[in-house]
Order: sequence, then C-alpha cells, then structure tokens
Amino acid sequence: AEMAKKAAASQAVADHLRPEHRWVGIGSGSTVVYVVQEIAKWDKTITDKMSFVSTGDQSRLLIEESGLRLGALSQMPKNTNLDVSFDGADEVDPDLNLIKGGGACLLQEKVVAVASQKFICVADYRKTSEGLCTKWTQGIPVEVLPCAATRVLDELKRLGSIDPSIRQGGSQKAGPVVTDNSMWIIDAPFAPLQPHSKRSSASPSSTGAWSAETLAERLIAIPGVMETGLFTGMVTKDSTKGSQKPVAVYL
Ligand code: DER
Repeated sequence: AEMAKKAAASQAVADHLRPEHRWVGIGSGSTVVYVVQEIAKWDKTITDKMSFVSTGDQSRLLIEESGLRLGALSQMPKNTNLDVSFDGADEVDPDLNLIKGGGACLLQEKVVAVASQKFICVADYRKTSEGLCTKWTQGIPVEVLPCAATRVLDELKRLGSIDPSIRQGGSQKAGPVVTDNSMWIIDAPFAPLQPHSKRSSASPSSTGAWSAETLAERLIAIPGVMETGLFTGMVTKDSTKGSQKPVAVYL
C-alpha cells in the first residue's frame, strides 16, 4: 500500500503542480508526506517562489522540515484562491465525496481545500467504497467545542449515529484527543450513506440512508460543532470555463 500511496502522490504532483503556482495547500496524514517529498525534489529556484499553507501542526512541521516556505492564508492577495491543494482522505465514494479527519486535522483541511482553485485528494485504492461509512467504520469525525460535546453526542444519536464517542488519546494521552484548534473530536458512526449515483428512483427517505450532502448540512447545524469530516461537492472550480470538474482523486 505504501508503494501505491507513493506512486499516487508523485503522479498527483506531476499532473497538478505548475512552476507558475505561488500558493499551495498541504493537507495532513501519511499520504501527503509523499506529496511534499515529491515537491521538495523540485528545483529550489522554482519552489522558493511558492508559499505552502499548512493545515495543522503536522502539516506545518512537514513543510518546514522539507525546506519549503510556510505561508498563511492571511498573507494571500485579497480575493485570490490557492492555486492547488493536496490532501489525503479516509474514504472516497463514487461521487468523489470524502470522509476526512482520521488524523483529526479536518477543520483547517476544509478551510484550505475550499480556499483552493483545485483540490487534489490523493487516496490509494484502499479508500474507495460504494458509499461513505461502508469501509470507514470508525465514524464520521466531527470537531466539537469541548464544553458542548455531551450535547452534540445526544443530537448525533437522534440523527441516527450508532454509539458516537469522544476520541480518546489512549496510550498517547490520557483523556480526549485535543486538536490543533484546541477542540475535541467526536467519531460518529452511521449506516452506509447513499451516493447520488447509487440512488434509486424512490425518494431518498424510502431507503432511510442519509446522503452525504444532507447529513453534512445537518451535522454542521448542531450548536457546538465546529466542522465535520464530510467533504461533499468538493469540485474543482475551473473559473476560466465556469465548468466544474470533480476533484481529481488518485486511487
Ligand atoms: O485526517 C485526514 O483527513 C487525513 O487527510 C487522512 O484522512 C488521510 O490519512 P492518510 O493519508 O494517512 O491515509
């Protein structure tokens, strides 16, 4: 699987990073490490002109340790997007909706992904599924305000989550995992979501399964939820043509 991740990462960089790019988003997780390793091989006269925006402490350290220049969203010219962002995913459905947040970095990852002209998700074959929550059974990661966590748990159960729980640090840290934003993560398992491409003509409710888009809207509306790991409709806005291309996913 490491070979697949490495190959997918180098292909993604070859296909989508351009020498004229100036703002590049770097996600979190293990696959994106290979993306940065590829970029770090480029001639410094090119990469020294680029700024790399991180999506958390791991991403920031990865950029710094690779000798690439760190940039912040606040430094970007007004009304401009990052040229391209690279990130991983925990699961990818046929409509290219994603579950992210296995690494608890989903909040800044989504901000950077949405701020990017093109969002490249590098996910090897193990991540593809027929519907979100099919292969990724740990639950949809939800970043929450710690003081609201118990009320969010109750609301998640009302929405059909099966045994949602606050992510614990286990042997790494007593008590809950604390994110780079000083928040907690709740992992909320749901029955497999129904991708649009698999929707029967019957109304969605007849199957009882949530669509990723609808569930994402319901989750983000819960007071105390800061962000969710459902990345839906993450299309690449090709502003020149006004068309929208699906996010490029390397499987
Ligand atoms: O936490 C995240 O969203 C990461 O991007 C994660 O989903 C990808 O992790 P991996 O590249 O180590 O599989």
